[in-house]
Amino acid sequence: MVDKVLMRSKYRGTLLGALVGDCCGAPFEGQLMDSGSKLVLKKNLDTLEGPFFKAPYKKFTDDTAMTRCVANALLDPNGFSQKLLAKNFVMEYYKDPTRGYGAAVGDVFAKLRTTKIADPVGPAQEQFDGRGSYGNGAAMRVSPIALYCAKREKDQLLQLVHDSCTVTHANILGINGAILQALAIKQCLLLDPNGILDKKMYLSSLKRDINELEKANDRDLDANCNAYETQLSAIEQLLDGKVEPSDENVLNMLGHNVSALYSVPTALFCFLKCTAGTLNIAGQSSFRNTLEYAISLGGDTDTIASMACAISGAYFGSTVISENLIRHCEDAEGMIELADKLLEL
Ligand code: F2R
Ligand code: MG
Ligand code: MG
Repeated sequence: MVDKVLMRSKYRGTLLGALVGDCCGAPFEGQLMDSGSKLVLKKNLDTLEGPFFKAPYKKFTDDTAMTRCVANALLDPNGFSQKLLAKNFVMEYYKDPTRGYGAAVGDVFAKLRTTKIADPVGPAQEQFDGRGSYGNGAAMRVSPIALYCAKREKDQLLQLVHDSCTVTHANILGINGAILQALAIKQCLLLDPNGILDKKMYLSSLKRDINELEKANDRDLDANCNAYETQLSAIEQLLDGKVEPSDENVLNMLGHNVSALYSVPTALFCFLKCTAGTLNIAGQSSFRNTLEYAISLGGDTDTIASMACAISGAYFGSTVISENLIRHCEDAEGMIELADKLLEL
């Protein structure tokens, strides 16, 4: 049982986790991390978590900008709609297009703006010669939907995630990645962080859901008919020691690039690897280790850290996130406000 005080903390932890991962991971995005870079990262995080100093201010990127758009669409008094979400994305993008958006998603926003959002999903369907984007841009922004659906039926979550994805990402791999991320968060919201995290049970529940999903849409997936299930099996192998969880093996098996298939399972693995399967008396170090480990893998660091820390924050709650670190991230207060409003819905 999770009481209201803990739930508030978990809602805040989810959105603050997403923000902190994005802000801290962004400077390393696209890098291959050697031992020198890992040391820089560790010192960087130690400094940010240490005694507070005014600068530097860590700017958030597209991951957080779009997460806020999703949250605001859910909170709208007229209710969520794809048209409203599209409008939020377009307004946010043109307010500040320099937040490191995906290379192709700007085309969707341009078409949405030119057509005055006549069809909120049309431009996304035209991406990549009609195949749609399989980037992780829909998964990286999905956390508010997991919060909104914490106590709602799974079918409602699936529908809402689908509708939120297809405004920019029409490819099934982009959509299923977002569903996996939302289910991973939802499950954590309902778990007691003072108990024992049963990783096997947690993973098999996700696997069951993903298997059902992939079976239902296997005609669209062609050769990738069990793509996410395969990645979840790889996580199991890395966690139970059947395969040594060296960085090399993790990157070879799970990946770290901007596609949803090769980043969402990686984020989930980061959370599970850094969180004990025994009594978690040291949630603070688990959260920090998740953040540092996710970034240390290199590649799409802001997004993988943001997704991993959103899951960790959903499990532990916001109390495990260093207050000084939070104060260094752009508009953390805004994220707390959104989390509290989503809890009240
Ligand atoms: N864009 C980035 N990082 C690049 C460097 C940013 C730099 N730090 C800066 O500040 O300038 N990060 C952000 O993009 C990722 C999310 O991307 P999203 O929203 O999914 O965009 P898009 O363009 O739809 O997809 C990303 C790329 O994936 C490839 N791709 C997708 N679908 C494809 C398909 N069907 N066929 C072939 N390729 C496909 C393309 O290369 C897309 O451009 C996050 O990392 C976020 O942080
Ligand atoms: Mg980004
Ligand atoms: Mg990224």
